[in-house]
Amino acid sequence: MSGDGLVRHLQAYTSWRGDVATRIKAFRRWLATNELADGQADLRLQALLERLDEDRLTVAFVAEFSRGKSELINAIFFADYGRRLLPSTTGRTTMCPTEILWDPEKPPSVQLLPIETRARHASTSEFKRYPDEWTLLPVDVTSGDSLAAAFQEVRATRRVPLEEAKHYGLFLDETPEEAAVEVVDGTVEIPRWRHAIINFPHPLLQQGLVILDTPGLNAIGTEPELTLNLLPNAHAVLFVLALDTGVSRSDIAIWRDHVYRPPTRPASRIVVLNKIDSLWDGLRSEADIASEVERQVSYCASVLALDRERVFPVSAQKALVARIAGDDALLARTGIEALEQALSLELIPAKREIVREATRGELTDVMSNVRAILEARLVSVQEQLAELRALRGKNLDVVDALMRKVRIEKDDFERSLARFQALRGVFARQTNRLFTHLGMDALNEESKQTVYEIRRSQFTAGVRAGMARYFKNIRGQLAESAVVVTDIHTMMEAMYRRFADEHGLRLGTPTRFSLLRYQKELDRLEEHYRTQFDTPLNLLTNEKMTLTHKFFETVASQVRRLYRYANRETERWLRSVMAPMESQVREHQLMLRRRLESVKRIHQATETLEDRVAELSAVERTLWAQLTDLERFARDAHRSLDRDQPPVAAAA
Ligand SMILES: Nc1nc2c(ncn2[C@@H]2O[C@H](COP(=O)(O)OP(=O)(O)OP(=O)(O)O)[C@@H](O)[C@H]2O)c(=O)[nH]1
Ligand SMILES: [Mg+2]
Repeated sequence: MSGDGLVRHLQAYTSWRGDVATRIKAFRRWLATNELADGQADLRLQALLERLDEDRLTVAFVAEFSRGKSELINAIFFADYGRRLLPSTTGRTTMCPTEILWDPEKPPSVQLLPIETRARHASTSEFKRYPDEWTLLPVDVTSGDSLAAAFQEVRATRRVPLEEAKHYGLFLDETPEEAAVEVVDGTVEIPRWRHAIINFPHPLLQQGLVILDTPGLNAIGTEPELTLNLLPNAHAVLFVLALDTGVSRSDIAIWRDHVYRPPTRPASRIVVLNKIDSLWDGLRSEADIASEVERQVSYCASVLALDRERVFPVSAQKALVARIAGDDALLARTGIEALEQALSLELIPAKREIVREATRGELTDVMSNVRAILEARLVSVQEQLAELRALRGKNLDVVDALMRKVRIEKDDFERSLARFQALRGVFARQTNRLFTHLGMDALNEESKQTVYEIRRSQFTAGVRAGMARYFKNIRGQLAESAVVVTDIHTMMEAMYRRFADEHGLRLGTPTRFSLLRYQKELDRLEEHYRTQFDTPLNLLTNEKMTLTHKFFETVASQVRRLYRYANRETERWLRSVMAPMESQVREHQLMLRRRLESVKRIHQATETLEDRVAELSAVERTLWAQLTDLERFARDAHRSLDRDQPPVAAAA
């Protein structure tokens, strides 16, 4: 299969995820059989399993037109179809961003979002929630012809009056001539589709890989969805240059605006210098060719301010040919394997690290809650046992004294319970306060205001003021939320400590939580808005206004998404600080009641001391066994998480 190294790395990654999931499932079953699962823990484990299952890896291909992005995708991923699957021709070929993936919930198909949707106020991600907006072409996955034919749709164009094109926000930054499109009788050619999703069960895609092919030439700048969402969220971006065209100004512009990441925000960026076969003219010596390639690679690296090792010289087209023909000598010459190796090594370990740490954090948390409960039970059983054993051979007065002692403890705790109830009240009020800032309602109100304001303004100043206020207010809301989060944390910390000191509850410290990453994400969106739109022009043309509105829609939908995540994470945190306290308080109360009960029964001689001691000893043994089991689950889970599985060996 093509992309062999990548397949094996991905398979290893998938099997690692599967292995971790198996451990979590076993732990979850054990919790249920031992009646240790409160609803909270179970929900958290289920969410963890779902996240592991849905985990995806996105590789994006970005470049000026005709550099060979689509051909590179064919060569790396789809050569085993024995043909060119994605269309790749001279001139502009891919006309719309194309996601290639496998979603088993949907039939194998090409889904296409019409370009006309650009005139409406919603982003591509929002349209993804409405399948009826998309044109669906079913494909027959057993036939390469059927696939290739369906893939041709990404080339589709339409001819429309220039005015209509502008209405869709196309050709605004430059004249059609600059955009290299011909105006014929006042009409221009525009893409027929705004976005394509190719859904088919290719083995790599089944492992969770998502490939993003993009159209060259300025299409990137006009589809905010790409710049704000798809590219920043890709796990690796391959930037493609071509040896025959060198590094042009537009190449550099795309690199600078859409691919480059400052070193403080590391993300995998790989540069490909394609079409090295243009030097294979049969006249130059191998040594000449090699030194020329080397010279060009160094040049690209220096222009893009990268290490030379980050630039991979390849021939995508010859690699595709070599794979189809099974010509290993030619394949070796194309350099494609070194590129694939680098791609797998960068992509998968980095991704695994993120998944590993997130999973470990969540699992450790759930496990330590269970451990705390078991330990509290154990301590209490041991104390009771010590008390009862001390009663052996003593008279009724001693039993009486013990009963009084336990009763005092119980009354004491019940007084603390009133405090706990009060805390719950404050907690609820604080939570409400938090969601007045962080809730979706607050956000929707803010967006409505801004939309109203910028629709109304005819002048750039108004639009700029509206956008500036929008960012400022959202930032303010996040900052307010962060304050409440700290308040809640401080309050819970004090309460944890108090119950630990006064009643010996084993609560540890409440989990820390911060909204910083959401604040940073907002910074990124704002920075992007500033570089793209906050120019000191006084007046916006009508078309620019359309684009600004559309841009706002995309920003707003990204902020909504950010809020949805922030809300979900905050809710999870709130539960994670309150739930252990609730369950331990309940546990402690129950334990005191049982203790009093058992001393009472002995006092009234309805039960013999020895029977009770035997009973408690049995409980103690069960608890020890459960703690041992728990440690085993924890050890196994960490071992699975830590395992750096070597890629499975290639099939012989
Ligand atoms: N000689 C040579 N030609 C190549 C190579 N890779 C791609 N090409 C040719 O370059 C042209 C453009 O390739 P595409 O794959 O369509 O390029 P793209 O970057 O996807 O271009 P757009 O879809 O228009 O953005 C096609 O004619 C390819 O056959 C290569 O390695 N060597
Ligand atoms: Mg293409």
